[in-house]
Amino acid sequence: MDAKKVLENLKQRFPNEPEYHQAVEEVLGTIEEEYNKHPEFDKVNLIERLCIPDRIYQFRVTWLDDKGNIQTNMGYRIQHNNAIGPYKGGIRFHKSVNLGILKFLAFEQTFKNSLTTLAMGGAKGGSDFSPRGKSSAEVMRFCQAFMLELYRHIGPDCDVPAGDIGVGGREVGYMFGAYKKYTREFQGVLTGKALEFGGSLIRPEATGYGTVYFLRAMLKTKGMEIAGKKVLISGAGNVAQYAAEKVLQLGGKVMTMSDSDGYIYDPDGIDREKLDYIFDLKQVQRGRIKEYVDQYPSAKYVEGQKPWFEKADIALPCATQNELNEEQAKALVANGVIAVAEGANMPTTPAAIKVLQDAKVLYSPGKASNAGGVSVSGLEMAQNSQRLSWTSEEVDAKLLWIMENIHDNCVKYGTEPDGYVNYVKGANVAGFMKVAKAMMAQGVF
Ligand code: NDP
Ligand code: 2IT
Repeated sequence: MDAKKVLENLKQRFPNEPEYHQAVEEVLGTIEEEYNKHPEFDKVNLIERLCIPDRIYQFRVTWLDDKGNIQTNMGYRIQHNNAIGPYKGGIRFHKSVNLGILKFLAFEQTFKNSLTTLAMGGAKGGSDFSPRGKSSAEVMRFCQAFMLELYRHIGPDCDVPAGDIGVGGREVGYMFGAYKKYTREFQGVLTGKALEFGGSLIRPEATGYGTVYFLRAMLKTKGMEIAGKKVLISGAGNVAQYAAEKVLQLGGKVMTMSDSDGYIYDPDGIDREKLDYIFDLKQVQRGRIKEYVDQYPSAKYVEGQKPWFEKADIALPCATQNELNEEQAKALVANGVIAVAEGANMPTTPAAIKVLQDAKVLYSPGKASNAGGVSVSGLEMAQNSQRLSWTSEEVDAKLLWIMENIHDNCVKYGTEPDGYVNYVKGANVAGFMKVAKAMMAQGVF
């Protein structure tokens, strides 16, 4: 393949999808060499069949708001690739959601899921519905309306959705209830469920914990540890909260958290008690991060900015795509950052990745370091199939093993002649080869 040509062709056929183009470009740029060692791949045009989703469902979602108005949103499910297992990936509810963003996420998910060692293909779905400012009754009616279309296309051996931005335990519960009502079947068709109806212990924690397990493995290659390090975290949602918790458990100091309006910086560090306040603020009160400074006045709130200009040893972007740009990466490097581990999907822009890699910073792409979430989703599917529940120790030990195994694979496939580990290349090559071999064995579709 000629990566540039493949990309140009995709851009022409699918214009106005910049995030999808960005994700494809990053993968093609790093797997081209390995791909071209296998002429049998090109003979069956494997690359196009891997870049273009198997199928896309698009539908209108109609729901009733609390004032009695009828509202419409768009709903989507992208089933990207099921060569190694049932389609699997989260659902995002956010006003920014569009087809291009979900295509990038489904594409990335395919490689991420391959890295986990579990049998899961790649998918993603969502809606431009924003739960922000909506009542729980409105969220429930929306979830029921969304599932009224989606339920026909998913199933425990076909496609298993989960949470993502704007979709947590509450939304998964409502969607599960709707699926059960429409189909009259109690199935492990979603992951991230509550414990009472088939959820797994450690699933809420898994993405954040896994990101920090991966970070720890990266630091270990340099003989360093998390204890004593200052850490910048963006986001204040599921991934950010549990990344912060694990950093604290391992003796690190969390300096920042953020939401889409701004960030807070606490010069004394966000300790356990303060993190409990954030858990309550975000999960129960559904408040904004700026309220933190009313509670802890020695902290500052910076409106409309990202936390990356603050000085620290480690950065964990855990909010959303393209939230760390070139200028911000330069500031991190100038401030002596040692490691950047992505909890979010594609939070670092291509130009920023180049800055970090040129400076030989330890840098891991989301598809490697945030794979803990979908991994424990895979373990939830296994428990549902067995109709058993495992202990938290058991699940956490498996999560740790998976994260360290992904790290080892990145080192195996990504180490450059000077010894620097290119985790982007390592993750892409390792993730790609498994899917490619499975596709080759299964014939041309
Ligand atoms: P949540 O909805 O729980 O939290 C998202 C956080 O990011 C919030 O603080 C939100 O702020 C902020 N955010 C969302 N959109 C934007 C935006 N456009 N600009 C700035 N900030 C924004 O989501 P998660 O924590 O679950 O997801 C965070 C990231 O991690 C996403 O990239 C997701 O794809 C990825 N991820 C999630 C996994 C999971 O298991 N949940 C697994 C692997 C990856 P606000 O409240 O203002 O919207
Ligand atoms: O991006 C992701 O890996 C997720 N949102 C989790 C997907 C899942 O199926 O648990």
